[in-house]
Amino acid sequence: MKYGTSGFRDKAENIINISYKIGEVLGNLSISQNKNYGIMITASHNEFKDNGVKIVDNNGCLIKENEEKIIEDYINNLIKLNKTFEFISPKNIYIGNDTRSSSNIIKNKIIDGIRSISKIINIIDLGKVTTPQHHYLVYNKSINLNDYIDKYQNINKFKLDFSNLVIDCANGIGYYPLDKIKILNKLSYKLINTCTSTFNLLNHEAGTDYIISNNRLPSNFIYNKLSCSLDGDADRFIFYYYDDKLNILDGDYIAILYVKMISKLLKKFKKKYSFGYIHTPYTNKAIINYIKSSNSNISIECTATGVKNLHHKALEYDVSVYFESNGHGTLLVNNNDLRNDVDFIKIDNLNNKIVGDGISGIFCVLYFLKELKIDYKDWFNLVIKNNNILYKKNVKDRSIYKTNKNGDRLIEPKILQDKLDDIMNKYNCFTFIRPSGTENVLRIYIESNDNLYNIRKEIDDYL
Ligand code: G16
Repeated sequence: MKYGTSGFRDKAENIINISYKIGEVLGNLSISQNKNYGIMITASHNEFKDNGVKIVDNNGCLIKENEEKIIEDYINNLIKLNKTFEFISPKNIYIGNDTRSSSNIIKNKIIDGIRSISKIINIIDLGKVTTPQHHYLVYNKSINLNDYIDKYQNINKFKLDFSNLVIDCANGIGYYPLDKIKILNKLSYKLINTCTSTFNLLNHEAGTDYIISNNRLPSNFIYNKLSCSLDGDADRFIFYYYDDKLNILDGDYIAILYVKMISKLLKKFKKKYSFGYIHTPYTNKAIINYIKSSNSNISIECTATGVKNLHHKALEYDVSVYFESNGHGTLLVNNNDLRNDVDFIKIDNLNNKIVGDGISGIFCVLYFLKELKIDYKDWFNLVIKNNNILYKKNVKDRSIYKTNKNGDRLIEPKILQDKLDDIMNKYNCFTFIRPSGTENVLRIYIESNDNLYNIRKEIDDYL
C-alpha cells in the first residue's frame, strides 16, 4: 500500500489490516528519533466506507519524505524494525479521529501496535477532532480539546458579520468545534448538514468536494447571501452564493483575497520582505495571471498536489499564501519582524498557521473582506476564470500512471501524454491527467475557454 497524498487511505477494512503495523512503526520512529508524533484517523473528503491515517511530526506538520518511506516500507514488509533501544526517553503520540464508524477499531489496533514497541510512550487519545484541531494540539503539546476552541475566545473583537452566513458541515466533525465556538461567543452563523450519527451521510451531497465536482449546492441549503462548506475533516473550505446561478469562491479565489490582504499590510514596511504565492497545476491560469499582474513583488510557484508540498515551499518566504483550488490552504508568516507586527498578530489570532483549517479560514475570509472593504460579489467579479472541468475516471490499476514532479505531465504511459499534447495543440488548451493519491481514480483536468466538451470527449474516447 502507498503512503499517498496525505497518508494511507483506502476502504476501511484495508486500513484496519495495516493499523497494528502503523502503530509499531510509529512507536519505533518516536523512540528512535526521540520525537512526538500525531496520528489523525480520517478519510477526509472520501465516502463514509473509506478511512485513512494522516501522520504529523512534533510540529504538527505532515511528516517528511524519509519518514513516509520508512513507514511505507514497513507496512509493505520491505524492512524490519530494530526493537532494541539503548536509552528510552518517554515521548507522546497524539491520536485523534473524525466521525467514521471504523475509526475506533483502527485506533485500538494502532494503540496495540505502539504498546508492543514500548510501554512508556504516552498515548494521548484526543477523541473526535478535526484534522487541523488535531495538528494544532500536537504542535502545542496539548491534551485539552478546548485549547483549540479557546483560540477564538476574542473573536467578537473582530466584529465579523455572521448574520448572513450559512456553514455546511458536510455531516462531519467540523460541526462540533463550530457549534462550541458559536455557543461560547454567541455568534449568529447557521450550521447545516450537522448529522454525524448517520454514518453514510458524511460528505453525502454536501461538503467542498461535492459542490466543486458537481457544481451543485449542498443538501438542505438555505437561500442566503453568502454560504460556505467544509469537508469531512474540516481542513478544506470554500465559499459560494447563488443568484441566478451557483458562484463558487474556491481555493483560487480565497488565495486572491489572502494575497490582497498581505500586500496591503506589507505596504507599510520600508524593508522589502519576500512574499510567495504557492499553488498547484489545478489553479486556473486566469487566477495566476490576476495575482501576477496585480502584485509586482510576489513570487509565484507551482508544486505538486498535496498540502505537504505547498506548505514546505511556503516556508521559504518571509510571508506566503498557499492554496489548492479545492480549498486547502493558509498563510504563513515566517519572518520574526512580521510576526511581531500588530496587524500580523491580529491575523494570527484567527489563522491556523500549522495547517490549512476550514474553520479558521472562514473567519479569516470574513475578516479580510471587512478589512479590504470588498463585498462578496465584488470578490467573485475580480476575475473571470477560464472555463475548466476536473473529473474522475475509474481505472483498473492507477499505479501504471506515472507523472513528472508537479504532476501535470504523464511520463508513463507516454502514448497517453502524446495524445494529450496533440489535444493541447489542436485546441490551444491546457489539460493533464494524474493518478489520485487519495482515491482509486485518475483525475483529469481541462482548462479551455472553447470546446471544453469536445476536448473531454476526445480524452474519454481515448482512455
Ligand atoms: C488530500 C490532500 C490535499 C489534496 C487532496 C486530493 O486532501 O491533503 O492536499 O489536494 O487530498 O489529493 P489527490 O488528488 O491526490 O486525491 P483531503 O482533504 O482529502 O485530506
